[in-house]
Amino acid sequence: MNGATRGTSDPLANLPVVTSPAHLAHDGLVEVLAGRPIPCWESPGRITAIEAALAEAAIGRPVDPREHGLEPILALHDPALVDLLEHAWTDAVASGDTDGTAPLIPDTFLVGPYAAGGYSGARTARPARLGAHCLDTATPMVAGTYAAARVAVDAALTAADLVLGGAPAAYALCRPPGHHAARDMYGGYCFFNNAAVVAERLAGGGAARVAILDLDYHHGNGTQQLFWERGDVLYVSLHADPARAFPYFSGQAEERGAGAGAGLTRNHPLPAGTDIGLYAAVLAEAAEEIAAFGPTAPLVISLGFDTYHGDPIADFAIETPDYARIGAAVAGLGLPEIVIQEGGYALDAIGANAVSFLRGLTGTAVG
Ligand code: Q9C
Ligand code: ZN
Repeated sequence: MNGATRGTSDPLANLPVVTSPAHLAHDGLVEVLAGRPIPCWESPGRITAIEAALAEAAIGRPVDPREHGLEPILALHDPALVDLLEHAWTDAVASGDTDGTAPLIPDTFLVGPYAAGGYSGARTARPARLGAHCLDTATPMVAGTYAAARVAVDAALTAADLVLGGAPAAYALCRPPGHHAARDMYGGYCFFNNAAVVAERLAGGGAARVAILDLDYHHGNGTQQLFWERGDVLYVSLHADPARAFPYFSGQAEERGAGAGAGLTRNHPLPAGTDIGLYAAVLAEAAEEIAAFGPTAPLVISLGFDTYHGDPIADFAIETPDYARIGAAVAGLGLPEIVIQEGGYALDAIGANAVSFLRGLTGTAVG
């Protein structure tokens, strides 16, 4: 069936796709990787490529994000992080820390032992403030970053609203992504944790059990941290073994949550070269964990396409048609789905990969 013949009951044509041009102004230009400045892998072209592919395939009904304000963000994130992201750029411009063209990348990081050693007031010093909340040197901040990060959260929450309102699924084309952002830390290209804010919203709205399935290549350290001790939110992730891959310091299978959340973090670290055979088998285990938990809310999916074989910063071997199989496996859980875009850096394939996934998810895959 082609786009022209699709009726209004077509689940693919009707799929709400929440998107906004606000992300275009978050263009970091440069990240520092292994001591070298390189062009940012996390670029506006990622989302425009997906939008173009969806339009070409007549998939989705574009929806503008609705403003939800700061409250859902502050339900999870530290006010100090929110304040930093809101003011760091304008402060840096006012003080001359940037000439307005160079992105902000911290040069001094507050690592754990340093914090424990009596570190105090200097946290508010301008240059120190970034490093007190930033994970890495790959997450530059520019003039449009804060607004884009806010709109990304709004997009995720709008997708949630639509699913709560009866849509079987909705796709938030979030950019910047979110799953590396923790309570008081940004990094890994992420500023606010879009998926976590949605999960918190579902839990706060009265759902007894909310499940998050993270399919990005990287471990979602931020999401894990935010729900580590929560008995009402299950976090299940398939990702590259942190022994070799970012974010390195979390994502081992032994990390299973604590307190009321004991057993409700489920990490599935995977080897280099992971193909659809291994991935589908582990995804089936993840699906069993979710089913056993018994979610009482829509499923929150952190969706990364950096699992693709051609991704420039990753090492899995998932092919474009495989994403339909992954989407179908997710749909097999029988839950409404709030799909939230995370990573994926192969610009020549990310659109086709999104199309493939959505066909599988909506049961409209051809092959
Ligand atoms: N040596 C997301 O996919 N750099 N973030 C890795 C490896 C950061 C990825 C450096 C990668 C962040 C949302
Ligand atoms: Zn990723």
